[in-house]
Amino acid sequence: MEKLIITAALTGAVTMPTQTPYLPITPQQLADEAVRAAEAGAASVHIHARNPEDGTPTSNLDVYREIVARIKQRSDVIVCITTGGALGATPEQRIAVVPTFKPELASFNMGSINFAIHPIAERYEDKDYKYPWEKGFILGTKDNVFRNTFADIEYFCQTMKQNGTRPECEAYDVGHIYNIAYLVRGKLLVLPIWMQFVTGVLGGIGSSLEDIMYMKSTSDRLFGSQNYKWSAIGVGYPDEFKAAALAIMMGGHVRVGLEDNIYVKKGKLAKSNAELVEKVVRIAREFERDIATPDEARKILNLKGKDKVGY
Ligand code: KMH
Ligand code: ZN
Repeated sequence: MEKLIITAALTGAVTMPTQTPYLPITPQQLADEAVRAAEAGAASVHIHARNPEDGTPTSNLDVYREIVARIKQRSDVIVCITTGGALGATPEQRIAVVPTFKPELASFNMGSINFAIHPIAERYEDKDYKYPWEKGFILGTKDNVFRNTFADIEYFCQTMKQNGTRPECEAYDVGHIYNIAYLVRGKLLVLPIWMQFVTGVLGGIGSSLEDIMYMKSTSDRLFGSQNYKWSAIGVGYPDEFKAAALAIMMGGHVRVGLEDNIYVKKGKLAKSNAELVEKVVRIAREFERDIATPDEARKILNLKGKDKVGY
């Protein structure tokens, strides 16, 4: 089997500082986390930016610049910048990272969904919140549509093409795989596809083994098994590690990170993204699956290289 590409999604735009004190917020913290995750075995890090003052997700390009520049200085890890961005950001704000930084990889969300975390609010009383914005933010996701219309998708796809950025296609449900097939037919995307099965988001498909197998068999049928590579993102605990184990066994790849899950064991918060990566490395070793270095992952994913980014 191909070596395993591990991605660490360091902070995201949905996990709240109240949920875990280990969530990296500032560019310095994000760079430290990226370096440690890479040392633990991550070939790629997925980046969102947050306002260093209070942890609110931000589209501020100066904050992004500081994060990616610090990582580039200290590590060879692949940097995949989000185009999912922050909740409520416009498509123009979300895609701006691509022409600005011309990254090797960028996330590319394959359809609109209800993206919600409001049930999490039941776990907290008002006094528990670290920042005043968090409760309203969590409850507000009940009315949130994560917008990715076909017009947005086409615009994002063209922009990535123009900037030599490889799309990391995020499929939250089976219909999104059909959307990828539509883009392939229209020659907006070319095979082989790099795709993530994002399972367990409230609003998308679940994380049962059957769900993941169905995403895989649908992809095999639509593209042919040689024409795409996939990675599993199980959102929440223990889904993150169940999805990871399945992907390791089936020849897929794995994403973990505090964006998707904050626990390393039942009830035990992960103290860093590296700790989540280390657990995946241990599982992979048990299945005799070798771990890809950043440069090996660049070859597998056919990326342009760290020297060709715009930062
Ligand atoms: N938050 C993840 C479930 C993006 O950044 O574009 C999906 C994600 C999307 O990572
Ligand atoms: Zn993300």
